[in-house]
Amino acid sequence: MPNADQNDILFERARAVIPGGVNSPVRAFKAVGGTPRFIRRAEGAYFWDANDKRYIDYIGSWGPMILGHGHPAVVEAVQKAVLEGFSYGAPTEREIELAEAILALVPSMEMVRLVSSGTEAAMSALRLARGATGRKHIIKFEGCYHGHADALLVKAGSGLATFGHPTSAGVPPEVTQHTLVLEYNNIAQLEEAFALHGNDIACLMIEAIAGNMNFVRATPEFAKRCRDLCTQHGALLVFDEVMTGFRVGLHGAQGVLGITPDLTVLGKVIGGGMPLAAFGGPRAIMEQLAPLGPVYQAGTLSGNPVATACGLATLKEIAKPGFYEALSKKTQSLVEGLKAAAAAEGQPFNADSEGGMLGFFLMNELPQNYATVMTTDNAKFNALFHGLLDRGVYIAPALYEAGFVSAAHSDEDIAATIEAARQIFKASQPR
Ligand code: KE4
Repeated sequence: MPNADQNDILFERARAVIPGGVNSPVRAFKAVGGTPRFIRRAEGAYFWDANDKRYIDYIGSWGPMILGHGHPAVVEAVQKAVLEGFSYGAPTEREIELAEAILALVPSMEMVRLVSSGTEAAMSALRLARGATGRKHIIKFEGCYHGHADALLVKAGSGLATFGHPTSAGVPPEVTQHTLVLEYNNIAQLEEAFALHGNDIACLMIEAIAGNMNFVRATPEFAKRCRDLCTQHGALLVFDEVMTGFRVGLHGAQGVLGITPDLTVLGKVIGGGMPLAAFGGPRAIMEQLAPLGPVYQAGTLSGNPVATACGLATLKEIAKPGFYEALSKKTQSLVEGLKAAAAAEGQPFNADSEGGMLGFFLMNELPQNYATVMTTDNAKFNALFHGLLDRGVYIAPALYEAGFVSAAHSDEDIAATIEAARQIFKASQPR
């Protein structure tokens, strides 16, 4: 029998014991079809699947691997940490070091609490906002994802007077009845929502550069209105920077936009690939948290000594002079190359990037909201995805996901990616 595809074999085994064969849905390739690649190892800009096929990796673990896989300084820090113990359930100096490093880079934060996932950080920030304001209502935006806490798994209600409906089974409507879901970049809707509910809104949570509807920027005007209306009505502005934090720049989306949020949610890069996330803000708000204040929040592995070693070593590397200039240049060369390749083959295409994060669209416009992103021709995206995968280029297996370039991606990797895309654009020419 010819070499059986090891990914197929593993996927069959996985589906027997893990729901859908994966531990996070997007990994199952459901949106694009085909068999997910089971990764055996990774190094630099690459990872290898169960058939030992190499891919240029533009997932980077969905953002954390900004240095590339297996950066020597990070590996050394983790190796040293594990020899001192995996977890103590007691405070450590390294948690202070990481907190100090984060606060030095995120001036809007005076204090920070470390947790183990972006979901946990966003959920905790939401509870803190409600506790600190004594209000129930929250605003989020269609196309923004803030993890899978019940109150955030919501789709828009029938209008501004009606609150959100659950997007997942198992979430009672009572839990989402205080969540208002608005259209991203829609200032009129935002103003109307505050006019109707302003004094009952605990917080507005937003991805100020949205990476969960591919790559959509908040317009400067929209971002400023979010800030001003929150200030005017005593609501807290919460920037979910789990994806953009230390990814789009050293100071995140808040640095790019020049907007100071009240709370910031972080994850991904700050853990360097280990389970670590955080939320933070002004001392007066953060000191509402247990054990000081009435807002409870806790976690067995919060501030885990191995994860903090990985995160600290990562932050030390990205804080070095010139890191983001080099990363941005590399990402921009990929974006410009893809746009040129598509144009040369007459394919509708547009793309955008900030720092080491990028997105592209199989249309000539840059979408401003989720509804526009979702007009993308699924079949065309899936053909591009699989064409690239066959050529050893691994992009996100869903058209609503962003892409990530690391410091380890070489100019040759970028050129090979552009050439692979050009071949697919050419092949998809109408005959
Ligand atoms: P986690 O719980 O997955 O660590 O973080 C949730 C989260 C919160 N906020 C933002 C802006 C996020 O992008 C995420 C998680 N991002 C997805 C990728 N779109 C993680 C990939 C996955 O779900 O497997």
